[in-house]
Amino acid sequence: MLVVHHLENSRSQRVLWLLEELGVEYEMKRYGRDKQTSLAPPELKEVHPLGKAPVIVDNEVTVAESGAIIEYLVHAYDDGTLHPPEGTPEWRSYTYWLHYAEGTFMPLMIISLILNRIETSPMPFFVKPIARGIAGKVRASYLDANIKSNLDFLEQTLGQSKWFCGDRFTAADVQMSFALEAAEVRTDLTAGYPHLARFLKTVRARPAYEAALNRGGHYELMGTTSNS
Ligand SMILES: N[C@@H](CCC(=O)N[C@@H](CS)C(=O)NCC(=O)O)C(=O)O
Repeated sequence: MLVVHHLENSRSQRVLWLLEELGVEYEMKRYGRDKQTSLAPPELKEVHPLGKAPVIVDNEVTVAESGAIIEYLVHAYDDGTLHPPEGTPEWRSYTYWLHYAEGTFMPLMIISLILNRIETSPMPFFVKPIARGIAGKVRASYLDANIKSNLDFLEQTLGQSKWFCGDRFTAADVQMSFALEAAEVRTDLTAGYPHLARFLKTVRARPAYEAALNRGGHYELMGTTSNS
């Protein structure tokens, strides 16, 4: 039996969703975050040395890292419904989005989360303006413009086709969903990014997405403020 090690309010929700889309039976082991730090509990390190979610164990095989898990599951269980034929332009775009989500987009969300923690952490009053000033400079000189150019790029992509790899839903959309869910916590997508807002509305209406939520339990991203 395939086991998904699922951390509450985290990226592993999309692995549950993919398995529901694939119709594969699985067992779920759910972990709670530390109430103070939001970090995963130490038991996850018994499954994989980094102790992050998601991790899956399929018989003898342990796979970590969302993109690698998605590739593994699609290779093992998809009959061609959730991935484009290899070697096609859609395939190239599929592999691009699988890597882009965690390689380019999510680091921006994590930087934003860290800056937010610096800005809001308790500290002596005389240090506060210095800490806030540094965080504000990083946002103004690097982060805000990069987040904007990425969101503009994603909006343009979804303005040209319904899904990330054309008019067909693929596992790359599952991978990209978490990035956009993290983005919507800090940016009102409905105001400036109608195609991104439409994408999230459409995925949330999928029966498999709903089934995964029922299976995974309460799911709420504080995104750039308290989950990583
Ligand atoms: N790039 C990795 C990121 C893994 C990751 O950072 N997972 C977060 C959950 S969203 C986590 O485990 N956070 C808890 C912690 O860092 O202790 C992936 O996509 O699997």
